Amino acid sequence: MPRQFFVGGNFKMNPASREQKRSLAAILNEATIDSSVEVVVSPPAIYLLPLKEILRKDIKIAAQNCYFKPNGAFTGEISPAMLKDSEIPYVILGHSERRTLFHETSEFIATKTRASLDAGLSVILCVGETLAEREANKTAEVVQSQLKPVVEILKEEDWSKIVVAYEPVWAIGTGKVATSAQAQEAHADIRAFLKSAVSPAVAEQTRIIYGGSVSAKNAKELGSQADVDGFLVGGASLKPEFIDIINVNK
Ligand code: G2H
Repeated sequence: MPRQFFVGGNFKMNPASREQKRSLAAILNEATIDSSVEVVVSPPAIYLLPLKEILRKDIKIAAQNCYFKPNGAFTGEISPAMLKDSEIPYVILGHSERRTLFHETSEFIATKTRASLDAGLSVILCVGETLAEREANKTAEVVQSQLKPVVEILKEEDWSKIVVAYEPVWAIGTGKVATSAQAQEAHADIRAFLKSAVSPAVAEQTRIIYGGSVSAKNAKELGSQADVDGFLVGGASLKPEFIDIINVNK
């Protein structure tokens, strides 16, 4: 079965007001979007449920993070069980901003991935190398080291609920996008790794999406690469051009 194209909008710590959140929802609600694409948007935690209330039902909602415990004395955290109970189907884990600004390790991210799957969520799992790592020819090594703890903690059937987002850190929010050849090479490496570390079927079925300064201008070429199954969009997901990115194959 072909892999369904996936476009996620990672709003990060935006929009800055409830009014702006309503405007974003209106843009999405009024748009004609390609029904063959799985579309997921990820607002800050405080807007998860209000956005879900007003957003069209064919667009899913993702949390940007969660903890691994179901409840308890963990000030400031939300749990996978709470997301499930709130009918939020997806969570983004391992975004580079979580890894760098909040010091999350690949092992911690794997633990949260396991807990999210156990709670019944799907996971957008982010990986990617820094500029220094790319320049040292370490892209594949770094990405594999980020994936390994997840591979070790997941069963083969769990992978149907994982979308891997390859996001080179040097391309995030910088306007510097990976070339389509760089993206394709990294995605093919991830697929090859999944083939040897998990199974050929998982490698074939798992969606690997690209993130890092995706825009309406570069989406067509990036999205036409054999191993690029969609996008995780940051800055551009807050603008009307997000619709053009969703409809890139139309
Ligand atoms: C990468 C991406 C979304 P942007 O972080 O996850 O953001 O498109 O702004 O580079």
